[in-house]
Amino acid sequence: MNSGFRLDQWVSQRRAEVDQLLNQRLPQTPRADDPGRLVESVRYSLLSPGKRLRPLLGLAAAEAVGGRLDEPVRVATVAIELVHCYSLVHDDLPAMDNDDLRRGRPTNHKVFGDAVAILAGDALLTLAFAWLSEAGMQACQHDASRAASFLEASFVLAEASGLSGMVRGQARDLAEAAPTTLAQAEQLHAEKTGALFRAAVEIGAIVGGATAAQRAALVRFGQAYGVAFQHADDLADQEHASLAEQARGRLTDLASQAARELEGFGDAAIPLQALALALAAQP
Ligand code: GRG
Repeated sequence: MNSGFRLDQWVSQRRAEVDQLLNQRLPQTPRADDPGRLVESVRYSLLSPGKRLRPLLGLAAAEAVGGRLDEPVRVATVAIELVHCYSLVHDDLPAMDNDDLRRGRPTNHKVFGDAVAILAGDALLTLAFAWLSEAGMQACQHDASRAASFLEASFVLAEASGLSGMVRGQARDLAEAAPTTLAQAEQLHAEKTGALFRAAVEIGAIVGGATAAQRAALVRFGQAYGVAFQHADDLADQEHASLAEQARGRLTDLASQAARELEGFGDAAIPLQALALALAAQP
């Protein structure tokens, strides 16, 4: 890897750009015109200090395939953060995880009530697809050949978020006993959190103009990254403690496997590679 590359600088610059785009694009409705404080509730959760990992991965994937990070590409990658944020707001509700704190602040339903939190999640999910479609329409005005890539990106996001991905994983988590084997844990990780990470990388690849071979390698990268992320998160939170030792080994293997998928990409993939290696470097 290029020893001059500073992941911390890359992350803080891109994260600031993502935060700015989110802030600018969200409605800024005055209180008097915000029934039920719904817009305030959406802004509260979306603009709270998240790591913005999914947009960062999408941007790094677009960069890896030589894509221009123009406005439509940026909007497509931040749309994934809206889906992620909706899942957190709903996951925190009393009917699910019943959490009081998220990103260091009271959870959405603690501030705005359960009903508004449900609606905020609904609004975030639908807004994600509105932004993605709008980005596609904007890209088409300059280059009609880009239309299909945004359409495909919408499909990838929908599949990863719903019945074949995150929502299915959440249902599995609620319905089944805690995993007792690494294989069971990884199936849950791949659906519940991995699917959205994989989609983030794939969407970056698609809207960045990847070849079929680049896209396939980046999908494999995203799959490995997603499961590795959840192992890292579980290890940090001491979840599934009986699997901790195996999970630690798998985390290292998956992060290296993800990084190896990028071997043919050259220097353009340095940020993406560094994001994968950083996962395994956590204490
Ligand atoms: C409610 C449909 C529905 C799905 C919920 C992803 C999920 C499914 C629930 C989140 C529960 C959770 C905390 C899982 C652990 C892994 C995870 C997704 C952590 C949060 O992601 P980060 O670390 O969070 O990227 P920030 O706040 O930085 O965005």
